[in-house]
Amino acid sequence: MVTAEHKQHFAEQGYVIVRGLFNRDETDRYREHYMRLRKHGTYPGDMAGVDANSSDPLKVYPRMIHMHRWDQLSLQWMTDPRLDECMIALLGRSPYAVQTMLYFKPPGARGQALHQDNFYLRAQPGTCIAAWMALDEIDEANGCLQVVPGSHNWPLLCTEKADTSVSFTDVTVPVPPDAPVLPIIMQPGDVLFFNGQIVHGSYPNVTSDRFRRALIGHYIEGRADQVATFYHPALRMDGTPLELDIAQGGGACGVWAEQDGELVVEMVGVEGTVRKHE
Ligand SMILES: O=C(O)CCC(=O)C(=O)O
Repeated sequence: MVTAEHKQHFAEQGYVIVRGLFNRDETDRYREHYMRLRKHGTYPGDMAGVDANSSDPLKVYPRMIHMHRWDQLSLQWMTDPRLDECMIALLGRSPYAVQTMLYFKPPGARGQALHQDNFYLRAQPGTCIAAWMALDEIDEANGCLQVVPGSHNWPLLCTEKADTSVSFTDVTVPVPPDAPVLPIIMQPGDVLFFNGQIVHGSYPNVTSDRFRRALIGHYIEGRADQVATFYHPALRMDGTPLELDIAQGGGACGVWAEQDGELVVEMVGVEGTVRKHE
C-alpha cells in the first residue's frame, strides 16, 4: 500500500496520496450513508443545525463532526486497518484517532481558508496527521483540497482574518507570494495523508451540480501525550480509549519577516487564546 516513494514524498513534502485505498463499493456506501444521515436531521457534534431553506449551501448541508462517537460505520472507517497500516508506514508507529468529519461541500459552497491543523489540535510532542478520503471525483472546479508543499517544516503561524466570502472559517495564515499552493485532484477511494503543520485549505465549489464530499479522520502521532480538550477521548486504533493530558493554547506563533532578502519565520507573535475548534 505505502511504497518507499510514498514515504519519501510524505517526509519531503508533508503529504502523500495513496490511490484507491478504498474501493468504489465502499465509497458509494459511505456517500449514501452520510447523505441519508444528513437528510434526517442534526447530530451531536454538528456546529450548525440544518436549515433546508437557507440560501447558503453550507447551511443546507453543514459538515458533520465526531460522527465516530455515535455512528458505528464512522468508527469502523476511522480505525480501519488500511489507514492504520499507512500511518504506521509514514510515522513509524500507530497513531491515536481523535476526530472524524464529513464535508459535503455542495455546489456553490464556500471553501475553508488556508490553515494548519495543529493550530486546533495542539498535539504535543509531535503533531497531528489527517487521512482525507475523497468520496466524489474531486478537482479544482468542485473545490479540491489545496496544499503548500513543504510547509510542514514551518512552525505554527500567527493567524489573520480570512475572507469569509470564500471561506466558511474566519481565520487564515499568510503564505509567501512565491510559495506554491497545489490543487490535489482525487478519485473516490483515494486517501490523502497530510502532516498537521502543513498549510492547506480549499476554495469554493464553483460547479452547479457536483458535490465534493470527503470523509476525514484526524489523528495524533502515537508519541503525543496531550491534545486540545475538544479531541478527547483519543482512541487507539483498536478502538479503545486512552487518557491524554489537555493541551493549552496561547503559545508563540510565527510571522514572516525579511532577512537578507529572504522571507523567514520569526517566532515573535503570541496566539490569541480563543481558538474555535476546527
Ligand atoms: O476539506 C476541506 O475543504 C478542508 C478540510 C481540512 O482542512 C481538514 O481536514 O483539515
